[in-house]
Amino acid sequence: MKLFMVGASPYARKVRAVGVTLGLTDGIEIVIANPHERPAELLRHNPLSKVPTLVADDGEAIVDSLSICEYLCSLVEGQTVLPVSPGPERRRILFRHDLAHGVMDCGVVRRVESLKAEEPDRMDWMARQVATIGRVLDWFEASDALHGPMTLDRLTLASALGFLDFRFPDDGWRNSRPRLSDWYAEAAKLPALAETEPFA
Ligand SMILES: N[C@@H](CCC(=O)N[C@@H](CS)C(=O)NCC(=O)O)C(=O)O
Repeated sequence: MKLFMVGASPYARKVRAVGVTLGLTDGIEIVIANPHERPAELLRHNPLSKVPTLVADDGEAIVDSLSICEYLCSLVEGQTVLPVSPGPERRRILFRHDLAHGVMDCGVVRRVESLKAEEPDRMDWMARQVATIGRVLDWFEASDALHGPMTLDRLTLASALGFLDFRFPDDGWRNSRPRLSDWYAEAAKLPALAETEPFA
């Protein structure tokens, strides 16, 4: 398999963290491809020019991080990252995944906007992302779902928090969120996170 990605992408990190958790790392070749430069090899597989994009061993492409995670899970019988059968457990994991994934979305929008000139509309838009991120992190801080096995939701949350630290190190998301902060400190030591740290 080939994984097109950039080192700073939280979505790619989520996919890689799932790959490590499933023991699939050796079968995944990393290809660094900047989607903003629309490299021909990436476009050939994904006309959206987005990363992560996974090309399976049969040459078929899978785009979007959740679809890629689903695909990786399908390769490992008995995996516990994301239950296959529909039901409350899968629904809850996907709900928390979607919240954590939304933090990534807001963080990426904020990062992109922060590189542009400061204008009132843009500052409002960035403040909106910051507020959304804060609400979701408060939700996790208060939730009883922080601790447990490293399922897709927790891997996604840890990847999202890692992205905040990487891009906005002075934000202080840990302030007033001691539970989340302690949980992340432990999660970050696991191979799935320790082996997939973001890079520029
Ligand atoms: N929903 C997608 C988001 C992927 C995404 O937006 N990736 C960014 C890099 S972090 C990208 O490829 N941006 C290029 C673009 O939007 O043109 C996923 O979960 O994989």
